[in-house]
Amino acid sequence: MTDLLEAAGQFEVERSRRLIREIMESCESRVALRKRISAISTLVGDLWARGELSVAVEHFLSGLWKESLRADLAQMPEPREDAETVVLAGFPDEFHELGLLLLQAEFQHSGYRVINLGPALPWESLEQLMAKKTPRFVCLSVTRPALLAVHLPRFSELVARQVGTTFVVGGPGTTGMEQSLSSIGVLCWTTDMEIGLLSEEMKNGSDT
Ligand code: B12
Repeated sequence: MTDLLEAAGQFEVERSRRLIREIMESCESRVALRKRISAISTLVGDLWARGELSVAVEHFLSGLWKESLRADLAQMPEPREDAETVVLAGFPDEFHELGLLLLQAEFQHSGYRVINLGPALPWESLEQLMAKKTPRFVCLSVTRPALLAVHLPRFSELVARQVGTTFVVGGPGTTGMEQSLSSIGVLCWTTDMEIGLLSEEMKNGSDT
């Protein structure tokens, strides 16, 4: 991990890319990879918050992670024709996107068809998609509880209108917001939950 931060700190493109590849290949499962990336990102975030790592280094690293995760996704087999569809997106104004890419990989690996609409999706755009398709699941990511609180009224209206879709919200922004989410009929993903469990909970929730 320190090798990677050192290489990124010097903006060494090839070395950083190689170290990221090595980390990805050394993780024995996608869950392990998600935990590893989260641990590295937490360290990056803490160093940034203490003024010990520049925004440029953080952007450089995020860019390389995105590149490698997308390359990994491009290698994955297509889903079965009858696969369930999952829509992924970031809350409006939510620009963190690595969590979404990791989720995409895990869902695709579990056989889902994934439509990843990326970070900071306006509600109107999600509604436009939902007028054309009725996804079985919509999973939204949020990093800060304050952002979730601001958007909760509008989100709750949208959820109430969409019968037949199960909504899930995950990410660090769900901390302390579990009750508010469940009161509007949304499943809340806490950071210690495995995606396999979420998948089961999503299926159970949608059967009832
Ligand atoms: C990279 C980064 C950025 C990049 C993002 C680049 C990109 N394209 O993704 C940029 C520069 C955009 C950014 C901006 C900001 N950031 Co920032 N950022 C980070 C950093 C270093 C890493 C985030 C990351 O990618 N983590 C890795 C992923 C894999 O983890 P994750 O997002 O937590 O997701 C995991 C789970 O939560 C889950 N998950 C996530 N979403 C969902 C959804 C569902 C449905 C499910 C099931 C699961 C799930 O899956 C993931 C894997 O386990 C974090 C540090 C940290 N501790 O994470 C700070 C951090 C999140 N950022 C922070 C801040 C303050 C900001 C800014 C406000 C800074 C500023 N003043 O402008 C802005 C806000 C921008 C916005 N409006 O969203 C703070 C948030 C503090 C807080 N809780 O309030 C952190 C924690 C840094 C810190 N230590 O202070 N940031």
